[in-house]
Amino acid sequence: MTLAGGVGAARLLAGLVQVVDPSSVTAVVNTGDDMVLHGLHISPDVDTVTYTLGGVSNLDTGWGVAGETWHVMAALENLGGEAWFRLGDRDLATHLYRTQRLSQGATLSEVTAELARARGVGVRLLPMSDDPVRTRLTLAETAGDLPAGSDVAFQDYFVRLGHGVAVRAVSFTGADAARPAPGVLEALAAAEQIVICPSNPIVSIGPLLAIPGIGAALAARRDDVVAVSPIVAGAALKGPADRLLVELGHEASVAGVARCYAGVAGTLVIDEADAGLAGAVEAEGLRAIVAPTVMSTPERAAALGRLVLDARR
Ligand code: FO1
Repeated sequence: MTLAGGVGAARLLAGLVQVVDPSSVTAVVNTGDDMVLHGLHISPDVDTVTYTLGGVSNLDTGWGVAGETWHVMAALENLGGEAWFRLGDRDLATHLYRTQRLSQGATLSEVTAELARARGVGVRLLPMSDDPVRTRLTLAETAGDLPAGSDVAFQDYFVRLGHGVAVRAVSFTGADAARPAPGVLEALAAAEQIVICPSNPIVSIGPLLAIPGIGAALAARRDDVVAVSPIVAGAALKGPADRLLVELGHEASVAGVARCYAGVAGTLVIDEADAGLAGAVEAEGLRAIVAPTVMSTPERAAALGRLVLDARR
């Protein structure tokens, strides 16, 4: 059972399936980054996990499909259409399929399972909710023609603004009314172990915990929950997690991550580079496990997967 987010989650999941039967793993994936663009429903974190586990992820861009071509984007640009969010020709098939199925009344869970099956993914992939939840960020400074205080959708922040602008708040629109997707609470209750993947605690794991029932389900099983820090030596390996933590009043360190997860995880796995901070993690009430957490090769991802599975209290 894992709580997943974006790229860091995909890597750890790819490690886990090397050490256990993929069908024994359930991943609950963030959908707060989702958006509708060109009339297409796009689920970036779900797609990143699906493509990675399907062995077709684009390692150059970090999203979409390997061996991608960009004819549609080029043609759209020539028409003066919106091409800031780069949708490759093969990636577009996923969004066309998802949008068509949703228009036929299928739920996001059903479509996610269909796309996972089509890609040969053995892990059970569940979106965190079938209801719309959208991460929004409030800017702390002006960005182009957007004044400080503007509220922007996640992909506008992450891609259009290149997550280079300071934020003062994050919200998860729709979370209060969202229900965990079918199977999520059952999986959280039944799992031998729960792993919070090394994803951005604020915008990748935060939306999951904001859905009524999910945070409580983890808190109830805190001793069986192992989180892997996405922060190594005070920095995020990819993306704005370190900046966001600081801008939102946390510390961009494993101690700051421990504070974010203190209510829902009993153990935090930190990198060897942060061995000196194990005491600070333990001071937050979590057991600290020091290990190599930078998954630079599939072998290291498998080793980390094995470690988190053995890390039950
Ligand atoms: N990230 C970018 O930095 N630039 C893009 O043009 C871009 C396009 C894109 C298309 C489909 C998709 O599933 C993801 C895409 N991403 C892009 C990544 C995306 O913003 C992030 O994967 C998540 O939303 C954050 O983890």
